[in-house]
Amino acid sequence: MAQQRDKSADQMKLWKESRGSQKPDVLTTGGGNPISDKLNILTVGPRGPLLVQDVAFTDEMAHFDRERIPERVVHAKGAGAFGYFEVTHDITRFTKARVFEYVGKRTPLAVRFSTVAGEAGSADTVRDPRGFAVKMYTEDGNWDLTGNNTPIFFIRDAMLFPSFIHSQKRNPQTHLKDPDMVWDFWALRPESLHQVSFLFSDRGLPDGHRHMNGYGSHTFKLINAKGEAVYCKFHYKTDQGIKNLTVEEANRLAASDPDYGIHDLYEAIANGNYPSWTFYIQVMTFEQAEKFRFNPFDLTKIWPHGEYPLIPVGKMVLNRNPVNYFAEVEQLAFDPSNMPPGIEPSPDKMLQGRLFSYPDTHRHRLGANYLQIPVNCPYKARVANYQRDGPMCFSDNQGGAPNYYPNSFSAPENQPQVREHRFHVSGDVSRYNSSDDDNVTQVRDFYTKVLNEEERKRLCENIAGHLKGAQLFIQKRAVKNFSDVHPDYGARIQALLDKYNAEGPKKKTVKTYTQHTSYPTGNDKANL
Ligand code: HDE
Repeated sequence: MAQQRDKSADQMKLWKESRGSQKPDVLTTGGGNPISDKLNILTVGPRGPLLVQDVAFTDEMAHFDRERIPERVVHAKGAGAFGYFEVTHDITRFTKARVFEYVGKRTPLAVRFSTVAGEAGSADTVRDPRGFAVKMYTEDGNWDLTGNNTPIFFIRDAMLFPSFIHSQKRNPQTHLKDPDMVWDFWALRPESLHQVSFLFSDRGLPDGHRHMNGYGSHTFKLINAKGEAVYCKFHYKTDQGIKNLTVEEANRLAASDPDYGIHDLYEAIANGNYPSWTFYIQVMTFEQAEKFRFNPFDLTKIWPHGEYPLIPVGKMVLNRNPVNYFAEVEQLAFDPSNMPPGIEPSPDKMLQGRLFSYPDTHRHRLGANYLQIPVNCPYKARVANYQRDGPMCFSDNQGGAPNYYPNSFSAPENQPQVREHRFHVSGDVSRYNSSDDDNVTQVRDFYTKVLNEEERKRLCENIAGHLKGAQLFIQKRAVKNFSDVHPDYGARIQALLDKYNAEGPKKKTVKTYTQHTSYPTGNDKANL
């Protein structure tokens, strides 16, 4: 009987089949010297010791010792895929970015979906925002829209990011996730209410990566060929439909198929069931931005679709799995500062902070020449500049071209036609406290108008089920914030907490071991 197996499970078999009748390659050292025996180490006599001259051994072992690179400080666990973006509607009235040049134009792209707080081996189905990062390889260089599956974020000031992330990751002593840390930070920073409410709603547990939307989240600027600018937001809406997991399903999958997100995406693409997303923009003029009742550059807020409707632009299709995960996904480096002419940053303090952080972390994680790695290389454009050398330079290092500017030898020239949009800013230089910039109005709309009664109930249960792990004074502070959104929101969470607090923590079964006062002897079989 033929076995029924997934495409991913059959990867080895399929690889072999793809070689047809080709003979196996010659096995070599990293230096290309053929190897005679990969099974038996070179020794003096059958019982050893071994010889340093066994370079077939030392060459491989030394490389193995260096296999790991630092995992991403956030978004460490992820799935990648490749495909294209196709323009379906003309938006050249807003932007000269060549990716949107004409209807029908296709641009190749790479995508990485991820969870945020877990390590590289953590489960895919945990409650966490999902990263939704898209790199388009355009003729004017790469455009990276490094977004999430939520249109908002927990904080609005980049200064807070490292502390925020520390509070969501592991306790420095116990090395455990710590509800005190998580909720202490959130309760002290009520601007997190909107994103926390989104996260603990049903959308906090997407069913794999294909059934969720993606958002550029920040406000960006679009500039057209006449030099006119508007503000904009980017949205990817899933064509597969939104699908979320229940808490029980997510927990079950975390144990039975912790790589569910990677698995689901790989299988879909391997079976020709290519996932796609429809791409939209929202547009706000500078005049509208002046008058908007919220700060239009505040990442904790959305632009209401009723006032700023979604304008259809195109379609993203994923039709190729990575050929090698490490080469094409682990080394894939997104950078919000990769913006081709026609797309520019807004003053959003978070976006501005990210413009520094991403290339900085890549230089640490992948090295100064990370842009030469094929998956990061802007291969649709031709890189020509005055950067040279550095570790692992494996291009021709721009050959004999002059390495200084200005020069008299016909080396790369300025391109005045792509000068940045000129804009006016004024204000006193200071550290402005934005913690109280209306943290509740849009959250109240979310709670009362976006969610139905069943969804509200689940939201409060999800929040209380997590918040109960924090100390009482932190619970109290958090509930006060939810009550500021809506008295019903706070009251429901408090009622659930009262119940849980009265029950006390669930007893943990801790196995006790006999303490040895001295080391057991070699004969102590019980310790084997
Ligand atoms: Fe990130 N973020 N982030 N982030 N982020 C990283 O870059 C950072 C933020 C997002 O699949 C890091 O390569 C700062 C918002 C995604 O490889 C790092 C701030 C949004 C990914 C970093 C933010 C994101 C990252 C870690 C606040 C959604 C994974 C490794 C100022 C709009 C990309 C890396 C991938 C990864 C910094 C906030 C999305 C450290 C400083 C807001 C999808 O550079």
